Amino acid sequence: MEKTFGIIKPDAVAKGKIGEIIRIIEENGFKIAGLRLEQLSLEKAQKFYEVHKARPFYNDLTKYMSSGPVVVLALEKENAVRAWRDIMGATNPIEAAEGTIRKLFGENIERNAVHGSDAAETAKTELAFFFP
Ligand code: IDP
Ligand code: MG
Repeated sequence: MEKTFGIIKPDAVAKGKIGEIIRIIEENGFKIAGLRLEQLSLEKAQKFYEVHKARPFYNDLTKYMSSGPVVVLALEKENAVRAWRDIMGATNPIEAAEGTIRKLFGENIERNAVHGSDAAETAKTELAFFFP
């Protein structure tokens, strides 16, 4: 079994979509190994997205991620990293496949409802960061 890390982002939490997103996760065969509602400080959001520090959207992204509560998730399944990215959909909701979480609930390329680790190594780091 592989583990991956996910976040239900502030836009989806604010719209009352926690339940629907968790339902999709469970229906897709993931075991929820960790789950917590958390208000990120700007500093914690900046640290989490440090890899994107040089990107033009870094300031907006970290402000947005600390603008309201998020749900942090540890998800377990065979090939969990790939499987979670698949049901999340593409970064930009406009480009995301029908039925994916970002297509269903994302507002735009920034406010795109969910985060997911992009590789096994990243998942380890991100899980350790939120579930020490
Ligand atoms: P990912 O979340 O699909 O892995 P990344 O490229 O790692 O996408 O970007 C991290 C997050 O930064 C995205 O989920 C989104 O919230 C935001 N983001 C990515 N690209 C843009 C952009 O071009 N404009 C604004 N926000 C962006
Ligand atoms: Mg990414």
